[in-house]
Amino acid sequence: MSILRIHVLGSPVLRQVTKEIASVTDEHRQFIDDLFETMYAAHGIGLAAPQVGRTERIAVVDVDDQAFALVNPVIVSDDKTLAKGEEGCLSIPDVYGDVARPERVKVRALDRDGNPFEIEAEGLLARCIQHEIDHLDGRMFIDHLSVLRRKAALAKWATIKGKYPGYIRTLNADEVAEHHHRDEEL
Ligand code: GNR
Ligand code: NI
Repeated sequence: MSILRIHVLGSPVLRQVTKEIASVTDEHRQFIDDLFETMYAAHGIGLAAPQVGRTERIAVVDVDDQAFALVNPVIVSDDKTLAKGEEGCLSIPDVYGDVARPERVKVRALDRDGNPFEIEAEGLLARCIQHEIDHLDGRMFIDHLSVLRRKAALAKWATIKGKYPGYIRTLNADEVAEHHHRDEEL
């Protein structure tokens, strides 16, 4: 397994629409494992392929002790009730904003073994899944902000992005060591 480099806002791959997977292969399974390892190293609750420079329709989430891969996920129904909640993104470090999204969604996808499944999610899990599916369609959470709030978020990002030359975020040794340390404690 490996910890992958994370692409940050400005990297064109984050704006690409990803390609459906015809069938889940061992290579896809390896990639899914790398996505999990990278997500945990970065202390995220979700991670999508474009965030590590890939264009397959694959994401992983881990919310409320529910960890799973989503291959070719589609929202089959969503709640008319919107809920507002604060979001962040590993591809826009240190920038946050409130996003209104359907409170509940039903999602159909393939799992790591290529088997179809459906999940009804609400709360943070529903929010996270929608955030990841957005990534698979080239969308980022800042796209959902009002013009004014998006301007403020981009102004903040302008002061931060210099830390990521070439729009690449390499998780530093301290972050990774901290992650392994925590694993050993568990
Ligand atoms: O770690 C993450 N936290 C988060 C918080 C609220 C809504 C969505 C997320 S997903 C994010 C990780 C990430 O960038 N996934 O694409
Ligand atoms: Ni994100």
